[in-house]
Amino acid sequence: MTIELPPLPYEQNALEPHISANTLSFHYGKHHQVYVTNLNNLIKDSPLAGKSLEEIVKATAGKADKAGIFNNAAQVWNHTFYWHSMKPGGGGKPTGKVADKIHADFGGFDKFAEEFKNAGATQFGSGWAWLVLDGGKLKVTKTANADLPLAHGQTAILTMDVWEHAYYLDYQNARPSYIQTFLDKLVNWDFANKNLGEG
Ligand code: MN3
Repeated sequence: MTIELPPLPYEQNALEPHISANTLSFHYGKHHQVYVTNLNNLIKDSPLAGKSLEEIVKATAGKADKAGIFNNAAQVWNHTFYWHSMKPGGGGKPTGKVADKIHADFGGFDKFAEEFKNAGATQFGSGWAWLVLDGGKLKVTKTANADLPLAHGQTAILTMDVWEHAYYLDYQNARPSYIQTFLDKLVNWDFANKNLGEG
């Protein structure tokens, strides 16, 4: 059994004009694919071959001698989660359970949005901004490189890729514009509700 590249949940041009088909063709077709290929090569003929992606992430997290496997496995997981964290016609304010919980745990949507934008903008270098469930409460976090909530006992609810390859072709160095667009036009609150255990 090998780890497969999961299909994109929409066409490569479906997020235009906010994220171009050109960006997705590189980001999904090249970057995500390369993490899958590297991971399969690294675990071939090892005890990790045949394990699920989550099992591989958990088995290698925090182990210096397994960093190569962890980085590729986590990046496969992170990218699949990121594609689903966006949808055509997404963005704006949440509805349902996640809306109520954001109000309860952050004190309002604007407070959440401020924390999320700040996490994405201040992640130095490559990484991810997250909405996670930690001890029953929603929190905003950021992680460097391939690191992810699963390695910290947290449940991922949404993520935003802030590696330069996620936005450079469309936004060049303007990471804050990409982040604002993610929240206004792309974020998939249905997926967040599903991850919270509704729908
Ligand atoms: Mn990426």
